[in-house]
Amino acid sequence: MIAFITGATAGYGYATAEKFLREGWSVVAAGRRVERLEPLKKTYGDKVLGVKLDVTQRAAVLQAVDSLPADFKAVDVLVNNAGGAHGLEPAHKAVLDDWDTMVDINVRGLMYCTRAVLPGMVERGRGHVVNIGSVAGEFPYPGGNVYGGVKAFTHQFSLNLRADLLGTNVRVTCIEPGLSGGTEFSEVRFKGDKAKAAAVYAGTEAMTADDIADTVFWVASRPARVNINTVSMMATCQAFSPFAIHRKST
Ligand code: NDP
Ligand code: 8X3
Repeated sequence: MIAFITGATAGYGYATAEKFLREGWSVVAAGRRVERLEPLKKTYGDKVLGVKLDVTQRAAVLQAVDSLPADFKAVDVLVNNAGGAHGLEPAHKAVLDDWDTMVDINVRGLMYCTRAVLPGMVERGRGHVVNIGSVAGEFPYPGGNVYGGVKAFTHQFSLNLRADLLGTNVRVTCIEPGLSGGTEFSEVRFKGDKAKAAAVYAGTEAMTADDIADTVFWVASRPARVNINTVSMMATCQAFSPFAIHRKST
């Protein structure tokens, strides 16, 4: 069995690659910082194929999927994990480049990888696309603006893929996690500010990348007749806020 995992060089993606490898799968591990994959290659040898890939580059994505070697070509599971948040400013102060970057990675990257891998799955009459969304795609929060928007896209795109793929035996799942520590998510969001990133998780027992990797493997290992549409998962220490009401000072 073969899994193609984007954003496999860190966080959820790396943990997911490791989980599938431990379970005996072969893994195409894609990302820009491929040197990060060395420990996986050392442990799992020929079962791992590292692919240097920027998912925002349409031609490069199509070429990467097209030129997979025979042992990795018949992808059973595509995990569209590459993504993240850039900035947490309110909309009227947000940096437009950050908004472009989020759309490029989380929307365009998701589209390109899916479109590149799907025809092979449909032809083989089997496959599974697992998209990593976020609770931010369902619940609004201050500064979530475009990040929440792109993850809402991930949710709806996943459901619409199911509609298109009915009768093909290709499954689609959207996994939507909340607070998760031990990844680079907040460091990327805060542009390398490690203290600010650490403060997000201070005093919490956040989920771990392994928790999400286990969930990806769980949805992928259900019987072929079962399609898990959506998984919404949060740390037990996280919940929802009441409606916010601004009151005039008297
Ligand atoms: P990390 O920052 O730890 O990992 C992100 C991964 O995405 C890296 O491997 C990075 O690899 C890859 N990536 C980023 N940009 C590109 C690109 N242009 N092309 C290819 N790969 C890219 O984040 P997480 O593991 O925490 O997040 C993974 C996914 O989960 C994201 O989609 C995120 O939005 C989502 N998520 C995260 C949550 C969290 O709290 N951690 C909660 C809910 C959802 P490289 O830089 O080497 O290319
Ligand atoms: C990451 C979770 O709550 O920081 O998608 O947006 S959150």
